[in-house]
Amino acid sequence: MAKKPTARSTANNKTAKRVRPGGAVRKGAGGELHQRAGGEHPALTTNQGLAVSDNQNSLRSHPAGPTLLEDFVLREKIMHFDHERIPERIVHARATGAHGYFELTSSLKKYTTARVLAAVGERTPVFTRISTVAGGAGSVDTPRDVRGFAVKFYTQEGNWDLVGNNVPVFFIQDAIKFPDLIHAVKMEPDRGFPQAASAHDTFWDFISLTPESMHMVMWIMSDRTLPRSLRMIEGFGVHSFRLINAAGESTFVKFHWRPKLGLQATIWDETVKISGADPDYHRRDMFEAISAGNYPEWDLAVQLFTQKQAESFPFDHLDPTKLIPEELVPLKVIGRMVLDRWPDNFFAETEQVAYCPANIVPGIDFSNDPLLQGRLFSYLDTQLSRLGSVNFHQIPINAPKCPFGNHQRDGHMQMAQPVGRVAYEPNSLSGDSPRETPTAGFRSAAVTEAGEKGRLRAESFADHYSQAQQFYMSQTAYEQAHIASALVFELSKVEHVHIREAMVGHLRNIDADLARRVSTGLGMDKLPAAPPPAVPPRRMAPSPALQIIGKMKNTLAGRAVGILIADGSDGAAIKKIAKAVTDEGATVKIIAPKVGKVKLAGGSMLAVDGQLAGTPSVLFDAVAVLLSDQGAKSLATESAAIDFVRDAFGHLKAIAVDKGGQALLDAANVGRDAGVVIASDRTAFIAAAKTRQWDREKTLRTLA
Ligand code: HDE
Repeated sequence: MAKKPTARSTANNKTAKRVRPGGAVRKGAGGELHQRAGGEHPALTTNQGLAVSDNQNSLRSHPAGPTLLEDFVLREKIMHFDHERIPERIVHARATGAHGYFELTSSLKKYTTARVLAAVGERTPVFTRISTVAGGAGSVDTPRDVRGFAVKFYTQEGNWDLVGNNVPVFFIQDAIKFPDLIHAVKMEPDRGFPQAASAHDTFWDFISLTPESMHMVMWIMSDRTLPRSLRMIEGFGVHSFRLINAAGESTFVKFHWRPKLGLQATIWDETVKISGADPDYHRRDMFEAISAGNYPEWDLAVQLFTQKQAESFPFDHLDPTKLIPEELVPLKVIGRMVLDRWPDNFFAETEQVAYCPANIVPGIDFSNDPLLQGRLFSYLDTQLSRLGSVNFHQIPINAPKCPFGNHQRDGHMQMAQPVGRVAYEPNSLSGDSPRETPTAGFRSAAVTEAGEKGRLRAESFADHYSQAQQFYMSQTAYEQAHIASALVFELSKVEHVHIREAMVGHLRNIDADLARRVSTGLGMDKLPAAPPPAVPPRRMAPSPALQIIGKMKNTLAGRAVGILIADGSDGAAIKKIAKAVTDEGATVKIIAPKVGKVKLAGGSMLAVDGQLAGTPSVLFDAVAVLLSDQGAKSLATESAAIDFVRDAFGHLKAIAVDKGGQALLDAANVGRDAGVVIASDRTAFIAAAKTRQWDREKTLRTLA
């Protein structure tokens, strides 16, 4: 029952009885809401704290008259609304963020004084933001794109930001090329498209003229850029950093995030369809997982190496287009990150969070990677135009959770209110103002730098093809076919023939067969000339750790299975298969032609999670189709049902069927193979659902 209205809601009700322009006396929506919610509500006020009596009508000179300029309530509200948007990030605008914690499981005390990497068992709060790179804030979640993987550790020694990607290398070797790279990949400036897509002339023009990008090209053309879920991506700090111990000794380190659920990707046709079916696919997936208590989790691992070891590598670790193969320097797991809390407010947290690779803590330092060096400037600078004030560090999501203070003062949106007359250092007038901490404070590694100043690129950065070749050679045949097909797709969208030819020329320096497959796919009569490499590529041993298929975990945990049913389906069979799936840690959704309830064979009713046309099979890792004869007959003429099974098959997924389900498969002309199983054989279905039917693909589509 509604409680006694508050003073404010009484006021609302009173004003609600005014005559509207149409002449009708109507109860105000605000007043009604108060009644319906039935609780005590705080007063709706202006930003000056003035209680608002009417939030439905502006101040008019008379019912048919103009609105008065005097209406400060209206003006304040509209003024604020007009300025709700802040500039979106120039890159990484579209993202999903979540809170969580990092827990250290193995101490790096020998290598670093950083408490976050030394104190085993200590939990450090984190905020993690996973993004696409090229698209605007409103673009879809699933373009072919690198994913940003940024983690802010709120350590007791200050904020440490590990701002990485889901690919361990980058396109360029020097920060000065970054604006060119981004201008090339973003929508073309004269036409304003394509949005969030690399498949266009300017991108491939720049790439074809930038041989150092070839290794990254292999990664982005692989299915790594088509993640199944943000919970199933790897993360990399990309650059080498330094760890510094109590004795001042430094060790190089590369950071890696490894998903607990294993690495998993979708395939291109599936991704394209997901973009239409659910543009928020990844954000929703993360939201639902965290809401259900299935907290995404990653291991943090490090590769540690000395300067001496680095000198023995057949590449320069300071070159961000190179990775250090795990076979050369093994990964050591040192902790885990769990994301267990969705933000309260998207704008306040995910949008306003400001990462910066320069945010480090004592015991960690930078390397001389020229890309990292440029990044150290860029992020602080961009926050000023995005967040509008030098005081952006005071926004709760950005503020350190340890005490912090200095003599910086004033500026736009200053939220702090310092006391006293001293705002400088050294001073003799204040006994408790902030001072330097010579022992525990941050110190840079004591590195000797010598040489000639100039705009230089190290000779050791000249090999652009060896690791590209290693990546390609390390893939399974299925993955190689996907890389070749992705290149054909992307380059087919390039209008200028000379750009296509230049790209195929580079591919010849990577792998002759890859170049041949792509040139055939592009309908070229002959192979274009390969550009002479700056240094001859050297053959590296294959690294299976670079695969996706090899790293996919044999599990259903964290995945989703859709069960397509209709009136007359067998309730017991549905129940059994749903149980088998949930027992494996996956979620189940019941799909039917109509949302609401389905009348099962025995007459009982079953609630439906998704309406067929709006819940295609691309949203699931495996499907079951359980239909009565009548159900199968009616769905045989329903294109959404035909697409449901055709796509499940086409996307190499396991399909469990009963007699009616098989009838629908027959109507849709779907073939039979080891991945199409009888629903009653749940063990076979679960085993097939844990993987994809890779062999099926060659029977379905022409891959390059
Ligand atoms: Fe960034 N990058 N970047 N980047 N980057 C930004 O900072 C930049 C690079 C990465 O979730 C911007 O706050 C330069 C590599 C992530 O908020 C900007 C260069 C890697 C995010 C910027 C690079 C990254 C950004 C845009 C070449 C992987 C999203 C908005 C020298 C190691 C962070 C912002 C978030 C964001 C500059 C290259 C990762 C403009 C100049 C390499 C994950 O400052």
